[in-house]
Amino acid sequence: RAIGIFDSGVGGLTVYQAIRNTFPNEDIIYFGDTARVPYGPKSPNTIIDYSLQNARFLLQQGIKILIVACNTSSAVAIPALQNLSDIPVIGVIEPGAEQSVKVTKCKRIGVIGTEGTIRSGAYPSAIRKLLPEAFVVSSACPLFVPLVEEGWQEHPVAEVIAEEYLKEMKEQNIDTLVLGCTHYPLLSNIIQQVMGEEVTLVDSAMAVAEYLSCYLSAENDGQKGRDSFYVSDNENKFAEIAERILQHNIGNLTRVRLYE
Ligand code: DGN
Repeated sequence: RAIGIFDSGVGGLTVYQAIRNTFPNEDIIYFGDTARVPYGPKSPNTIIDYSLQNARFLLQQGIKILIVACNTSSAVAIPALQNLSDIPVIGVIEPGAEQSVKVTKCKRIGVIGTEGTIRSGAYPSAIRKLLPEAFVVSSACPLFVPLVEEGWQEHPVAEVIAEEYLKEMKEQNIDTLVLGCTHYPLLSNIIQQVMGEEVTLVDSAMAVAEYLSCYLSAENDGQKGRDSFYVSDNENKFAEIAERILQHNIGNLTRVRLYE
């Protein structure tokens, strides 16, 4: 059976890529809820409903593990998703929090993400569970998502927006910054430049791939490294942005309808 990954749209491809690089022989089924993106500004109940529908679809395809690539879903929907089936459910928050605790030297950690993720307080609580004395500061950066979708990672406007969003964060003397949104690793150059070289960026996509090793190392059920991508709308736009993110063409892309 395959690894199932879902996200609100294209951003989870950063998580897909990290998992694909780490596990070249595993089959991966990816679902991007492009009809209902963005999840960031939506209420927790709506995000839970959407997440359950996405997960049911992946379970029907036959998956052995569910990766919730979307930080906003990971922040609010993991308990509901765990009740849905017996397979392991892994969100991006715990791996990202764990990684930040590993790399911080002065225990001052920043977190950036969507409004939903930051409002939930999920990262600070996951970090403090591991390191109670940590100082954690968090901030929402909603415009980062459309910037990436527009392909403007290197555009001068990206720097202006990053400077504005990160202004207060820079005054907090953090030494570690968690990129708590699927899209933000694609802006890491600009974020690093604005924050300064002394701040270590934690990419939750990489962290989740490492975390997965605990679950997958022993298993070998005959996969061939196949990819299947599904979206709920706009497959052409998805394919176009995906090609930009992955630097190669994605085959096997199907549009599905999960709801009436
Ligand atoms: N995938 C979302 C996240 O990681 O929080 C970002 C895109 C969105 O739905 N706003």
